[in-house]
Amino acid sequence: MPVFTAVMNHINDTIAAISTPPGEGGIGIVRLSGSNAVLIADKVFVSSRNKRLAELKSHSLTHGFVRDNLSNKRIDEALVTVMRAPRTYTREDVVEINCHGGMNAVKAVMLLVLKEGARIAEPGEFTKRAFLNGRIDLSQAEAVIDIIRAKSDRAETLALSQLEGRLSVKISALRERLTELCAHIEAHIDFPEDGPETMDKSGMTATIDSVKGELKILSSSYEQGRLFREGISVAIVGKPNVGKSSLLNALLEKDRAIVTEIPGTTRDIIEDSLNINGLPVRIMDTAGIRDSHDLAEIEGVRRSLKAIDGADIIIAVLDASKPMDGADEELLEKVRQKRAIYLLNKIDNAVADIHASRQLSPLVRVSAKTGEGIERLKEDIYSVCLANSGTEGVASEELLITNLRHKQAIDKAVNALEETKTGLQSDLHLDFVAVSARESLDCLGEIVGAVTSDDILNRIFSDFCIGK
Ligand SMILES: Nc1nc2c(ncn2[C@@H]2O[C@H](COP(=O)(O)OP(=O)(O)O)[C@@H](O)[C@H]2O)c(=O)[nH]1
Ligand SMILES: [Mg+2]
Repeated sequence: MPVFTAVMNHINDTIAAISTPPGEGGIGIVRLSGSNAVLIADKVFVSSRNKRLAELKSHSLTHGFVRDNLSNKRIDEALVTVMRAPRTYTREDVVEINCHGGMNAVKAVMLLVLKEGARIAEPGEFTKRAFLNGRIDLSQAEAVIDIIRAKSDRAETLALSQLEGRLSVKISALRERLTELCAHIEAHIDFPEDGPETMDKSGMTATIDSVKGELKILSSSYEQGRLFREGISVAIVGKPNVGKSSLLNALLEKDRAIVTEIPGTTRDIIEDSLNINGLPVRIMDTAGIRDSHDLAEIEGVRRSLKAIDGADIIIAVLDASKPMDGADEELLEKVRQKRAIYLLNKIDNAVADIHASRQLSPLVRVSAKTGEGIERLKEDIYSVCLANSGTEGVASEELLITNLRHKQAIDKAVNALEETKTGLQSDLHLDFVAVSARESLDCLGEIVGAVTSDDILNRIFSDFCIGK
């Protein structure tokens, strides 16, 4: 198991970054963190009350001007926040210089603080420091990036609850029970004669089973957690002219795709996103699938077929105003292996219910033109998606595992516990049993970062944006 060694990696220097996104905006923020943050800010900033930042109260805001000492030129008007350790994001001294938005001013301010001795922060380095300085654990640090990237309210709520430490608390409780288990196993090694206060084998087995049960529930919540965090993709497919583009527009409630009565209008994949009960859904309108001699359309059809392969859910559209034909049959054949929702469009103009005999399920009747059935379709997308995650009703709403790294660590812990149990039951030497029990403990430690390596840390934080 790799040991935690990153703590002292040049954490003594002061870092700086532009923390607002590039482009025009009302304000742009340059953030500094480290023991020289206030000192450096004082060199580039003159407050209107003629006070040095070093003299100011912590967590206060000061008006003034950023000035280049060399040229004695004012760079921008700014508001500066001084936040002294330890009550800060990183637990170090933090200064935020709020200048006018737009890249010019922010870049000029950034260059000045670099000239005065700050170093450009790596992606995620502020949050990494918050972790290394013990303000948050690793799973909480990961929640920060999840909040920034959240694609729906639900995803945001999940990430926020992780940031607030719900997962950490749960994992700590389980780790405590495993620590106790390890202590008992090791006590048996040291004092084979059972003392009255040491757990016997059946007690150990019971602890293993109970912890394992809770871990398995957490692990199985991942399928659902992942859906809310990452969302799903849905491809609308079907013959030309059945109303795929109209359906996309109806779902999005806007005129996103061109609709005409001419078959073969849509050539490329048109993509947009919507939100169904907090589930982020990426929806794709595709070119109608048919044989064509038009090069662009042939390419469009190729992309449609590829979309069928790549999408989580297919909406296979049929036209209720016409009898089904061979091309419809071919489509049904193509989506047979996929998770599909069958959709009968143009029910406002339906001929006798010619499709009823096919027993397609689930089948939604819709008019993209009048909007009838669209809400029902959204509900179906949601329930097909969740049903397949196989965890309905298992995990409590708030505590879903959303991160693959966490799930893998939990699964490894479960395996190690299974080994521990087998070892106990087969009277394996307790030395060996203790090793697998320790391993399960370490696996859970990886989630919160109690046990970790530079590799894992670098991988996690390099995924962050600059300035966070
Ligand atoms: N009556 C009726 N016409 C529709 C409906 N949906 C689409 N259409 C018409 O069908 C034609 C083809 O629609 P379009 O969305 O471009 O189909 P696509 O080729 O599958 O993308 C257009 O003339 C639409 O106005 C519907 O629900 N009812
Ligand atoms: Mg179309």
